[in-house]
Amino acid sequence: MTKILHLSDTHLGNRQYGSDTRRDDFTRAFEAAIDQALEENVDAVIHTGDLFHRRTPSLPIVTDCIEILRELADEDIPFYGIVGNHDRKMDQQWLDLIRETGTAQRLDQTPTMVNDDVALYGIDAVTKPAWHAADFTLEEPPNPDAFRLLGMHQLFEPLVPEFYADHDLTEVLERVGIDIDALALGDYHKTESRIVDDVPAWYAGSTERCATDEIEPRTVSLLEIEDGDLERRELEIDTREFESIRIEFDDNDSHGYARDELDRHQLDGKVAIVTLTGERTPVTSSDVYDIAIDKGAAVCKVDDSRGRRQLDLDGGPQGDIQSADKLIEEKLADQNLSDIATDVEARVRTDDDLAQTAIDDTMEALIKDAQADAFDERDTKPDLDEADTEVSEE
Ligand SMILES: [Mn+2]
Repeated sequence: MTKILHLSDTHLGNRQYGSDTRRDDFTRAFEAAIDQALEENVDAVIHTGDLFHRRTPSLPIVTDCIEILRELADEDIPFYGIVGNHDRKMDQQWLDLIRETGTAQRLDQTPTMVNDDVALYGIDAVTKPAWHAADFTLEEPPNPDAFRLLGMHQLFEPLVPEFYADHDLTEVLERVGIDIDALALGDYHKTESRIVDDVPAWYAGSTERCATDEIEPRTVSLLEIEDGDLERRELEIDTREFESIRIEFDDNDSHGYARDELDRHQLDGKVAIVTLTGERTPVTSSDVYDIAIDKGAAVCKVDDSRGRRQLDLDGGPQGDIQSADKLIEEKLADQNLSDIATDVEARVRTDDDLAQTAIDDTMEALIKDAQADAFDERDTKPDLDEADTEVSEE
């Protein structure tokens, strides 16, 4: 039997609500997931993207990550990853750097074998503009009977609700070119599973709550594969609790009222998410924050919606700031841009390390390369020896 732990969307370095406590929580959740892998003595761990929250994680976060991965490496348990949309860089990836420390490897479209019985594949997050032209072809495994598991980082229907999904999963099953037996997915933070065209597919879910609507317990997936059969179990990760509180104010409600309302909740060590509605009063959001912390909340976030009653905030689909890149990519996908235009756009928009002063040179080099490719400016001079021979024959 082959045992694999699947985790995803660890978002290391996420200083949620501007809180160092929350940043440490994300590291702890990752460590708890890796502890599960050690406890279950798995044969391999796969991570389906968004290992880091940002493209430029801080050095201490990268160091912490390597230290945690080292615990696996010490037990000879390989850690395989793909790159997500949050931590994607243009050329070299963070996983490439971590690979140099011997604690992680990247999955690709060639098989990575576990115990000769399981072939692992991975496809990094594909942007919307690049989706149509992307090559998803997978190489056949050396052992044709091997169980084929593909990891991806995308929002797929039918697992993800239609208004939120980017693509249909059946399309991927057609484009990989070989039969696959299972799809381990990342990007969607809820734990979700479905059988699509006879292939089990699931999202492991994030290991910490990146948003207040991520209510359910966080999980990782333990896979047990034997004789071509897959069994998947969801293991819960112990994470900090969230407490959502709504306080409705009348004109004359004061600090005492806010205090009484918060008193009705057990906040000790929790993340308190407090929404203020109703009338504007002398009680400020900062007062409410102080009261919540005073009552033992480890972290507090106050949303002051008072005086905005005419807005139906729960009405339509909710956007979120993290999806700005996604919105841009959706618009770009409609533009029918060339590969080079997409590449230039992506570098300007997403390559944090590209210095302002280097943009001109980088773009010029990119565009020259593309021109050379497009107009086939390879060495087209005639072969001199041949020409000479021809002349002498005449
Ligand atoms: Mn994510």
